[in-house]
Amino acid sequence: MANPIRVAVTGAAGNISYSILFRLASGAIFGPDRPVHLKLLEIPPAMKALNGVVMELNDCAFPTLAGIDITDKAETAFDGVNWAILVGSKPRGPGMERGDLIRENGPIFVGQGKALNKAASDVRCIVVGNPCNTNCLIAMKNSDVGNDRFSAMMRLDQNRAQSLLAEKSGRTVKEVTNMVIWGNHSNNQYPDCENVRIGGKPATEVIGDKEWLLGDFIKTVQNRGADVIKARGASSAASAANAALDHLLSLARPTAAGDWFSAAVCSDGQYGVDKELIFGYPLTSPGDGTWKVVEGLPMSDWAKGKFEKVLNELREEREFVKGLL
Ligand code: NAX
Repeated sequence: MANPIRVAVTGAAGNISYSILFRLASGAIFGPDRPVHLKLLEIPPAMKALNGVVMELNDCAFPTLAGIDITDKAETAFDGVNWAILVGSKPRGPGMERGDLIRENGPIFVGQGKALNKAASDVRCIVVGNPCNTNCLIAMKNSDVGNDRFSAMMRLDQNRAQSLLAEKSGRTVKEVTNMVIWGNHSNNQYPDCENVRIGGKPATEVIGDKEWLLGDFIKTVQNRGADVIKARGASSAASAANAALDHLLSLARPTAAGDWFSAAVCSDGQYGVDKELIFGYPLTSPGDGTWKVVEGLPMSDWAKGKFEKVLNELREEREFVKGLL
């Protein structure tokens, strides 16, 4: 067997992690021949629950699970890791706004950004904890591992959008390609209905109902997180975990020719976005953890309005946390 791949997961006793850890340990993500060593971070009050999760992981007797370390110290958790999935933070409860979340969760990512300097030289960090774009910015600015090593999760929004388009068009999810969620993982995100394709054709041609595409489709994707909270009384967990692993796999496997995936990464000014904002872009990867922004996608004036709105929201969030950068 090869050397174990070392994966840190923060907030490891929480709901999203509960759906991530067993898939990582089972070989479903890195394959049956690649052992996985899990390094799990929690805060002291959650260590008892984390011990229970470890018991369950061991009780699965996964042949690919090479070891588990648990700790409440970020430096220990990130020591030597190849992947760091930063989930740990408070989820949005009923009635909570993004500003409340930024205040609660931003400071966590200062210490974790610094601690990531202990990671392996090939580390890739995926930020899931909300507000994930701005938390990712905070971690990146407090770390020396390299801006290209960081990304924040837009994948749940991408998956939600693809699923809705498949349902509306009566086609399979696999046929819905080239979906980009521009900007922020927030209800101002812009799910691009002009560049997405269904069975290789523009969705606008296949669906025909432009009013739905520009209206209900976008609103449903934007508000899906809040709708799940209203229905379930808790924020998306299994679907968020699935999206985090899809995100990881999109970096670890080559992107299909002609397609792209959505993730928020450090802007180098593409599409006129301020440098260093963590912005949701269309990306491709050769499958070695690196990524490239797909440039030159067309946008109508209407779409440019949506784009500007979400860009301004991220600028405001950056202003809000400037003391942490
Ligand atoms: P839970 O409350 O179930 O779990 C969070 C865990 O993080 C808890 O066990 C807590 O003890 C731990 N934690 C808190 N502070 C920590 C710290 N400083 N270091 C390590 N661990 C810490 O929440 P869960 O449902 O798992 O959600 C986690 C985060 O994901 C939330 O911020 C949530 O808003 C966010 N989400 C992000 C999504 C996205 O698309 N980017 C979608 C789903 C979800 O809303």
